[in-house]
Amino acid sequence: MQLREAAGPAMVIRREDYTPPPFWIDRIELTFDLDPTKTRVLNKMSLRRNTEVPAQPLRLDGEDLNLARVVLNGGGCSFKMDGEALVLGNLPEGPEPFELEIFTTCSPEKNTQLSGLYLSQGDFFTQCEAEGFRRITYFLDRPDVMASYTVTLRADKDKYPVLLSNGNLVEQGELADNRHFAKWVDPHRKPSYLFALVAGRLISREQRILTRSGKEHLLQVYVRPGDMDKTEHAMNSLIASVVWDEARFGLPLDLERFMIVATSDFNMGAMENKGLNIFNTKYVLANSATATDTDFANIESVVGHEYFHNWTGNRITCRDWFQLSLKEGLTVFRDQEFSMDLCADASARAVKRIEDVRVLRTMQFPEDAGPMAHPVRPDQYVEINNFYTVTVYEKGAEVVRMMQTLVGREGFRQGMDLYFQRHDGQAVTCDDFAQAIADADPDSALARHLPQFKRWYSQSGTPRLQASGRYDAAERRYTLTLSQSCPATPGQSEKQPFVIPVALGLLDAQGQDLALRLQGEAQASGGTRLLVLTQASESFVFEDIDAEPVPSLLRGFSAPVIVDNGLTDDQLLHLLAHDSDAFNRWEAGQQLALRRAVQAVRAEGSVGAAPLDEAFIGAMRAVLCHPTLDAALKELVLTLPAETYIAEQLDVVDPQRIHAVRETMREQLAGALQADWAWAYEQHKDNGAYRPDPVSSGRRALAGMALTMLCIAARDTGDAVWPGKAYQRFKDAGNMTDRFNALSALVVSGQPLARDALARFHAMFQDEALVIDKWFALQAGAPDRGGNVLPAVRQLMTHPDFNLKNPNRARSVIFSFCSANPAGFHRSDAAGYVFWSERVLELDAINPQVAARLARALDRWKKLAEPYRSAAREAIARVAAKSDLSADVREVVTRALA
Ligand code: 0A1
Ligand code: ZN
Repeated sequence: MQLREAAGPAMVIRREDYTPPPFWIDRIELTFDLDPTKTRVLNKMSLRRNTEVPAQPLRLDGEDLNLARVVLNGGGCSFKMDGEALVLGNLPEGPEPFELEIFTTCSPEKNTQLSGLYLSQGDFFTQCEAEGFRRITYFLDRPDVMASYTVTLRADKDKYPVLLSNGNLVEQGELADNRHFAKWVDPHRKPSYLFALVAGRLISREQRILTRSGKEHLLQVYVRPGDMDKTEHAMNSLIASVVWDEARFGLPLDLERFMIVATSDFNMGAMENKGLNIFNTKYVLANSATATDTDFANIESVVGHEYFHNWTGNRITCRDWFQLSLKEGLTVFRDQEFSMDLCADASARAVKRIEDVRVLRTMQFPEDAGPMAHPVRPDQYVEINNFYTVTVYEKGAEVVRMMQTLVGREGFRQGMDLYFQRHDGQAVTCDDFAQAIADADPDSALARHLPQFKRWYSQSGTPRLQASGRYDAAERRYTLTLSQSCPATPGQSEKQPFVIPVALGLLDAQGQDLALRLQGEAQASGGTRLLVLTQASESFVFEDIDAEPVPSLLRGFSAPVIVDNGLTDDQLLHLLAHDSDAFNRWEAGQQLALRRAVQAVRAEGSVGAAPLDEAFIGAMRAVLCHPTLDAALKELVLTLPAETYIAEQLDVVDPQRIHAVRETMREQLAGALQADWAWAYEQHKDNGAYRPDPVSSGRRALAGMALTMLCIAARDTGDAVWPGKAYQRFKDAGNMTDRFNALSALVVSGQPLARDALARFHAMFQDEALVIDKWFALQAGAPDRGGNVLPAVRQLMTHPDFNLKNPNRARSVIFSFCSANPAGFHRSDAAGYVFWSERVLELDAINPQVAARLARALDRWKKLAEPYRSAAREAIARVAAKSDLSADVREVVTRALA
């Protein structure tokens, strides 16, 4: 680990300061002599001046490199170092190309940051996004400099039999001293963040496919020996991705060979390096014995995500890192659509939509309301790694989804075609993307409101949408008034109105959708209508309405806003029972639950024993026992809003009280519906041979939920039957989902049998790192009982399997506690915050990116009630007081304290 200098003033990078690169790099030839302690890198580049910008010295980015030699056009040259940058002044003045050779070394085994070239279980991997390439060699490490890469890898043949890089393998052979080499040529120009190499002892599952055009391609999934039996699902997901992108967007695979390689040491989920995707093992390895349904679904979407980047990100890339959502928002949108298109029916699609919206609401909405709030296209950053956020990804995807809503599915496809016609091979901006989508249909609502629509890229904060309806029986007219506002966020005190697409329907007393005719229209049309709100407030008048309807607003969550729909409980119950839009059925149930939770939290005195009323419980029973609703949807409706989401509804947050209220609500639902849970468990527990499809995984999810509820109810009555059944299920389960759900039922309900089950689970899966991660996470995220989780977490950190240097393991213990267990973490004795600050500092010395993510666990400290608030501020200040913090953590804590 290198010691960092004490902090100077933070270097703020601003979007408005963008200037094109002063030089282009057309070709780069890299030769690696791979060695864990000292890897030698020879970099031969062909450069030329960009004559469109004023002449300036060549300033090459570098970090943690040892420079041995610089050669200009075959001869010596003068250079100087400016900080870590290598600066060359006396270069040819004209536009003609020149050759630069730079010889450096680096030390992969010392690279605990996992950015640049590093070791994972003895194998070599790279991670170059966003600015890791400069840790491999000197370069113009920015996405608008695109070069053709030729890469030669040389290494010991026994230790590193597999040598991979981007593109095509053009040559390989033996070298002296039991070494060998492989030479790769990438046929596509690319920015440096898409460079990758892998070297090690790996095996691969291979599949040859023929695409529509009749071309053959080789698909490979590389893993460590022993993991082959967990690669089938990733391969199937990759094949499905290739087929889908060609069918839905006309985008074919543009490579002869497409490789996925799994590593257990990875900061994020996966990386879309051209032709050589590198994945966290968590998003590759799965079989029914080791992975849950959620794991299977995540793998499908992450494999899709990285594959879809091949066009949205790689063929067209970002001009600068402020444009990150250009590739990430669009690619998340594409992976969401992919998973939805694989669903068999509308109900499964709605389930996927609900899951995506839940992530947005529980993670992005708090970000948008906190100290790290930033626009989808940020205006400034200190450390770009801090901006791989749910705002750039998930809110960015919602922005793209709204564009599709405004131009229609067909129009969006045409817009995408135009985007590729215009920009293939270029590094562009979010403006370029929005312009292409709008230009494809100049009559569309998007085209008509484009400048205003783009406020979604520039304004941070979650807009509020207020709706109020007025029915005029005499005129048979229903007037819906929609108003919008957006709270101030850091650096943005005033907001302009957004363009908000509002999909809506009006339900009659029987729950049927009314045919809708807006004032001025000749004819009514049925079902869902799209209103486009552009003003601060607008009224929409519906004619020929015979009785007061119930509005179903924002169907399918047509915009990323917080709605205040002004509906009564009875109206929400009507929507829950009848809405033709499954998303809004779920939403009505959530709102009913949220109202009750917020009311109980706000009430004076200790938490009452029965926050839920008969009407709510009856509605939940009706859903649980509904004859035709899908199990997956039932499970979602019956899941109470998360503690963090309840917290977002309140101005002052007492995490202990929220936890107590939610737990009490859950106990009440468990007890009141006991017989129905027993029915649901028996009905859904057997699903035949394991298949991770939405229908059978929905059934398993509902059975798992039922088992948890039955164990909770049993705890209150002292009954031993259901805990016994759960334990039996845990032992006999035929797949990881059922086994883990049974284990979790015991742990979550605090049953004494949990102890033995946990010990058995560990013994059963001690060689499966990803399963051991689940074992850690389950314990660190368990419901807190009298402050028992923190001591358990400290104990887990002394377990022989714990390893702070491995991000997955660190996340499974520390993040599961600090970021996903509010009641365990927010302790009145401040011990949770002390633990947090210790871990942030400890991690920062190893891996700043991971440390900075942990630092964000206290983002919302200003909302906390006392004594939490003061204690949290002190803990953040303690971290901030450290003089040699990474730029990553410093940026997060500075913003938190601002
Ligand atoms: N582009 C990747 C995510 C990613 C970003 C940064 C990384 O290292 C700092 C690694 C991966 C994606 O969207 O999948
Ligand atoms: Zn991505």
